[in-house]
Amino acid sequence: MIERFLQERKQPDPALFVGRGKASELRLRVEDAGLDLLVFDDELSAGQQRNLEDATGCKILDRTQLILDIFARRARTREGKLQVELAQLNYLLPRLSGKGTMLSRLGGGIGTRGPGETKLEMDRRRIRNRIALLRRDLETVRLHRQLRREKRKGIPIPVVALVGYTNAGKSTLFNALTDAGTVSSGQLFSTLDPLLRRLTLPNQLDIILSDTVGFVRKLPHNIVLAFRATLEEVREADLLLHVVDFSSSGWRDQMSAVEEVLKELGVQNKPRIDVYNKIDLLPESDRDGETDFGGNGIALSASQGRGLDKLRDRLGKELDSYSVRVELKIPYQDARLLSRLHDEARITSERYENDGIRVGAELPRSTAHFLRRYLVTTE
Ligand SMILES: Nc1nc2c(ncn2[C@@H]2O[C@H](COP(=O)(O)OP(=O)(O)OP(=O)(O)O)[C@@H](O)[C@H]2O)c(=O)[nH]1
Ligand SMILES: [Mg+2]
Repeated sequence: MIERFLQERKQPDPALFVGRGKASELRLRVEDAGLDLLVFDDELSAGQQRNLEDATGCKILDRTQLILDIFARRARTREGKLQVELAQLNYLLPRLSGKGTMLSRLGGGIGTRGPGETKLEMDRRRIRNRIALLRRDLETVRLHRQLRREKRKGIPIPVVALVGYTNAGKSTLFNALTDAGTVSSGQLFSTLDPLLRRLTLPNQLDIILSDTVGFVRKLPHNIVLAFRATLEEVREADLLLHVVDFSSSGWRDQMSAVEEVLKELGVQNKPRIDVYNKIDLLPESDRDGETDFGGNGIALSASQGRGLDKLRDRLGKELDSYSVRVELKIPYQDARLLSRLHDEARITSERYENDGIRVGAELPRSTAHFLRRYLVTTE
C-alpha cells in the first residue's frame, strides 16, 4: 500500500523538515496503517532524518538515498559500481554521527543496498578508508578507460550518444538500431553504465552508439559524480541524439530539464538531432508531423521500428558533413593519393619518412573512411 502526504510550508523545519503537527500525523498513520517506510521527495539533513525517525518511529529515506539505491541495483560495470558505492558512503558518513543505533535501524530492504550488510557495522574510520580505496580504484579504472578511448581515436569512428529524460525510450532505440538485447523496461533508470555498440549506417559509415542513463529533474548535485562515466561519454560524443517521450504530457518540461544538464556538461552546442519518440501512442490526427517534423527533429516509434530508416539516413548525412583530424601514412607507391588529399583535405603536416609520407590532415569523414587503410593508429 502506498500513501502520499503533502505539506506546504514557507520553509522546511530545521529539526524535522515538516511541521511538528505533520510529524505526529505521520506517526499515527505509521502505527494505524503499519507503514514500513517513509520516503521524502527532497533531501533531508542528517539531523532531520534522525529526528524524523525518532518522531515517527519509522524508517526514513530521502530522495537522494532512493536514487542512489536505484543506481546500486542498476550499476553493471566496475566503474559504475565503484562510483555508486562511493556516493553512498559519502552520503552515509555524516549520517553516522556517533549514534550506534542508526546503522542497525537501517538494516534490511530498500535503502541499504550497496554498502552491504557487513559494511553496515563499519565505523567511520573504516568507511573513510574504504572511500580512499574506492577513489584510488576509480582513478585506475578511469585511466584504463582513457587509454581505450585514445586507441579508439586513431580510427575516426564517430560516437553518437543517446541522451534524454528517464523513460524516454533511449535503450529501446539503442536496441532497435543495433539489434542488441540490453535491458529496456518501464523501470526508471534502467541504464546506468554507458553501453557502447558499433553499427553501420546506410552510407557505409561506421558509428559507435552509446546508451546513457536517463536524466531527471532536480538531480541532487552531490550524486552527479556518480554519473561521471556516462557523462564523459556524452562529453566525448560527436553528436547527441536527444530522445523525447513525445506521448508524455510533460515532454516540454522534460526537454528543458535535459537541456539544463547538457548545459552543465558544457555540451549544449554539440551537433544534435531531436528524436520525438513513441508516436505510436499519439492519436492518428497528430501524426502528420511524422514525415516532416519541425526543424531538426525526427518523429519515430522505437518500439515499433517506425521512422528508423529516416533516422539512420539523417545520422549518416549529419556525421559526414563535418571533418575529422587524422594521421595517415602513405607508402611511396601510392603517392598519387597526395594530390587527392591536397584537393579534399586541409593538410596540417607532411613528413617524408623511410617507409612513406606521414600526413596529418583534416578531411571529410567519407574521405577518411576511403583512406582508412592508411590511418596511423596511436599505440
Ligand atoms: N509505445 C511505445 N513505448 C515505447 C517506445 N519506446 C520505448 N517505449 C517504452 O518506454 C519504456 C521506457 O523505455 P526505455 O527504452 O527503457 O527508456 P530509457 O530512456 O532507456 O529509460 P532509462 O534508461 O531509465 O533512462 C519501456 O516500457 C518501453 O517499452 C515507443 O516507441 N512506443
Ligand atoms: Mg535506458
